[in-house]
Amino acid sequence: KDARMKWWREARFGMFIHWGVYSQWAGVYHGHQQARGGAEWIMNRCKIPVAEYQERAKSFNPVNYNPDAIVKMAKDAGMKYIIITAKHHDGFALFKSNASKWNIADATAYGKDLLKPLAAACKKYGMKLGFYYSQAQDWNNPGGAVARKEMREGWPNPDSAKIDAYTKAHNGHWDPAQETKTFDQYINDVSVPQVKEILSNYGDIAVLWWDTPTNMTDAAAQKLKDVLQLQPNIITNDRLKRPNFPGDTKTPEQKIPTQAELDGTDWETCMTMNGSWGYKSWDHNWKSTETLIHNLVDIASKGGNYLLNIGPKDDGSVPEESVERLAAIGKWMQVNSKA
Ligand code: FUL
Repeated sequence: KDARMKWWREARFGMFIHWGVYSQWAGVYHGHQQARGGAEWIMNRCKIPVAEYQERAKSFNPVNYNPDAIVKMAKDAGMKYIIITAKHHDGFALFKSNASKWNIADATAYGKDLLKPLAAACKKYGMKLGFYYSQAQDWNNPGGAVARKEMREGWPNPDSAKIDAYTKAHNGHWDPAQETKTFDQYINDVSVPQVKEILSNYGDIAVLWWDTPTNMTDAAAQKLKDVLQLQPNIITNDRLKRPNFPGDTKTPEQKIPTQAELDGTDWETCMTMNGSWGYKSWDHNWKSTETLIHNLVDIASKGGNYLLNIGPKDDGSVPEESVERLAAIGKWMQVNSKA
């Protein structure tokens, strides 16, 4: 394990990318600002019907996506690895998938794999590439799990009481289309085959970043864990299934542990630059560059890694506020590096 973890333990700084068709909504539904949570949660928070969500995705066309520039930006900021949401909770695959049509190549105007050119750019710049994959929660592929969020936390829908009653009776689901398969079928037909795809078609994959083990069973987790053999050196986090699948790294979210909280396990703090992982048009609450550098130093001094997020827009461009902050961190790195 020590040999496998070596690069990661020296890395200290990585880039998280939360991107998907939720960037089209950008935290706004029917003119209402999503009341709580990251913009990547809008489908669940606002209980957007499956058909409506998928209809909008047809026009997803990120013509300004420039993976070469993104990787270079990460490199210049001193980042050593990139983790991108290959599939977030809305189930949308940023890669061409044979396991589900709900993917960039088959469900959108763009029609091309988004991970392939990113993997090529990472290779070019010597950047490690990892994939985030929402193994359990999936709001579009039938049978996927849903973490239940009550409607009153979302937009002021006049039907919220009815919708809440429905989700309560249906394991968090709000649309009958979500329940045409069982969770086991979803694991076997989508989750396992898609993890095989992302671990087979993009070269060396450094990290598999699982998330939200809603409804996971040990049997399902074992099936997914077995797929990791496709990448013998891969590093995984602790979110596959608790407590029996601890993985390699702990994942404090939006917070930096105190010295007293550390127990010798490898850890990585993931954090947003404003308040949202996915692009949210109206969140202007950006952390200062000073704060970001302070966090990085604090984390590095305690032996952890800092996974700092960007949330690209629906055209593929990176919000200017993030670009500026990463450039400033890069300057600081240059001034303060030894050689
Ligand atoms: C959470 C997710 O639900 C968020 O959307 C985000 O991906 C964060 C890193 O992990 O649990």
